[in-house]
Amino acid sequence: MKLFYAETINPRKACAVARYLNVPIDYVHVDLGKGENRTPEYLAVNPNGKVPAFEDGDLKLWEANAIMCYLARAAESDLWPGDARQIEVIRWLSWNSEHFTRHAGSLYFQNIVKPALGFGEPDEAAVKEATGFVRRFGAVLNDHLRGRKYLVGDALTVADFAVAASLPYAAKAKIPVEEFPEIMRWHARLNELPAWREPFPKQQTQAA
Ligand SMILES: N[C@@H](CCC(=O)N[C@@H](CS)C(=O)NCC(=O)O)C(=O)O
Repeated sequence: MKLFYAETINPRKACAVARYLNVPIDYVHVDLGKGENRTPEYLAVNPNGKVPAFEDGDLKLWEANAIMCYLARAAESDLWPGDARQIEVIRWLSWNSEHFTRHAGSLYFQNIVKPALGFGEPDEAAVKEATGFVRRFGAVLNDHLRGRKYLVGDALTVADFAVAASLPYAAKAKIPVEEFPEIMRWHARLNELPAWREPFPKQQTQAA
């Protein structure tokens, strides 16, 4: 199995699950700054030119959520539960892509990616809009987490890894999550996991 990644928000989810499950995997680092995600070889793995991407034999898979679910299913882990909880996990994965991390991800782009890649100053209107949406959907997440250990049932699932994806970057990306005590408490619990705190591999190969 091969996992193509960069040390950024979306690959972080797949790397965290791979580390959590202790999956024997060949990590291939893709240097986005050098355009290694746009080479013909890489586009043959992920035609979107994005990381993460994954290979298992003839299977080529992209989208971090799908890769997390694949790894969990292959390991027969309850991170991707086989029962009715699956519906709840899909609910949170969908909600997160459409609402919470969609807007937290905008702040990640405006406040972290743009300065890092020299794309200019953050767009104030985009920051204001995304901050408003994070507050609105963050309130939904905060309410749901009250009295709960994890998002779905009593156990960790891929939904926790997906919905928390932006939180390690919150301070630098100016994502206003410190306003939400339940989100902070839940994320502190995730931070107890070495796989969440330090998801990226020390050993890797370079993309061609
Ligand atoms: N929906 C995709 C998003 C992947 C994505 O946007 N990855 C970013 C890094 S976090 C990327 O590859 N950016 C490079 C580019 O767009 O050129 C997923 O969840 O896997």
